[in-house]
Amino acid sequence: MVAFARKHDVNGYTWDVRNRLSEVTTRATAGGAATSIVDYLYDAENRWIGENVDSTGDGQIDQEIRFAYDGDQIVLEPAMYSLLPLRCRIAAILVKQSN
Ligand SMILES: [Ca+2]
Repeated sequence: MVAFARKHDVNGYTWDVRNRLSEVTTRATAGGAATSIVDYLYDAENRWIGENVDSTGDGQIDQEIRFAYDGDQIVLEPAMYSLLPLRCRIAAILVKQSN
């Protein structure tokens, strides 16, 4: 996520009790108002199943991204719901699968 942020953005990361990345909050400056908030969703089998994206940081979700699996492999991400460029999504998936 940091690699795709603007140069001076400040990202805050939150992990849940199972040590999974649960939220990334981006701010223009340290301590400033959130400019975007992404919540990461997982299923009972610990698979990353989607994201809720507040792309404006106003507390209202602007986009819901969900993934479909075949076994442990993500096979479908409806492009119409996606905010990030494809290469960003693939990179995020690869990072998640390497953990
Ligand atoms: Ca919003």
